[in-house]
Amino acid sequence: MNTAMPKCFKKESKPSKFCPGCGHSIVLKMLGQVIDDLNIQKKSFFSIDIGCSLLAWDFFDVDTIQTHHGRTVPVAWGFKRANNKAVVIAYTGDGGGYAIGLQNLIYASLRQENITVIAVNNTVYAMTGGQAAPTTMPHEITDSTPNGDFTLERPFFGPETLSLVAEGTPYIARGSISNPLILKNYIKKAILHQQEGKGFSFVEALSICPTNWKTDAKKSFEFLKEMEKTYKLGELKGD
Ligand SMILES: Cc1ncc(C[n+]2csc(CCOP(=O)(O)OP(=O)(O)O)c2C)c(N)n1
Ligand code: SF4
Ligand SMILES: [Mg+2]
Repeated sequence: MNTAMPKCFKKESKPSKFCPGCGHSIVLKMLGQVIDDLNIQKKSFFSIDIGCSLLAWDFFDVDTIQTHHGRTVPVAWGFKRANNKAVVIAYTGDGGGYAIGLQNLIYASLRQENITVIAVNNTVYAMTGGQAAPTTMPHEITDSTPNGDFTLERPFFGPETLSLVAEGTPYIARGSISNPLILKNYIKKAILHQQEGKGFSFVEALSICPTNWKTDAKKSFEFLKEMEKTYKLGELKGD
């Protein structure tokens, strides 16, 4: 695996603001490598949600906008409509994408907005301290469900839901940071789908949040494996 820093990352060295072991860093590194591989740094436009995803703004040497919580998708599609040649990537957490921002995601897929959305599923509202999210696993203990109750028996399945509602020819996949190269391939296919003008593309990335899960490295990846039993990996729509 290519372990070098992506060329589209800023040259000056800055201390990482992500917690040690955070899965966002792996997702973003894969995205950075895709931007390098496709040589799209100059024409990319990166729209980031409020959530731990916002910590990405210090890394990419790419035109970037910080949006309100849950609003990265409509900002991204608005930019794309005005700048058709741009490669527009909206980055969100599961809270931003599947709770407050869900209607935007649904309409982006219904309207076949030609943007790429990456949603990082770490089962919690990480930035605000680890409260339950739509993706919280059944009986998972979170900051707001300390006894593992009040979680949904059937959490929210983003890619599956979008596969049902999306019009046209979307690309929809779910990867995991447990296999960064497959995740990278899905992100690359999603962005190529956009560049070919085929419409909406979406990649969910299963990820880890050791800080809020209160897990060490071993336990974090054990929980990720549990998530992968609930959230099936693979491509749901597309070539
Ligand atoms: C309109 C609005 N509502 C609530 C918040 C508080 N808030 C900030 S980040 C966040 C949750 C982030 O969770 P998620 O989207 O899953 O991203 P993560 O931090 O887990 O990567 C919330 C609720 C806010 N900033 N703005
Ligand atoms: S709180 Fe969780 S998601 Fe946020 S930076 Fe720390 S490990 Fe990553
Ligand atoms: Mg989250």
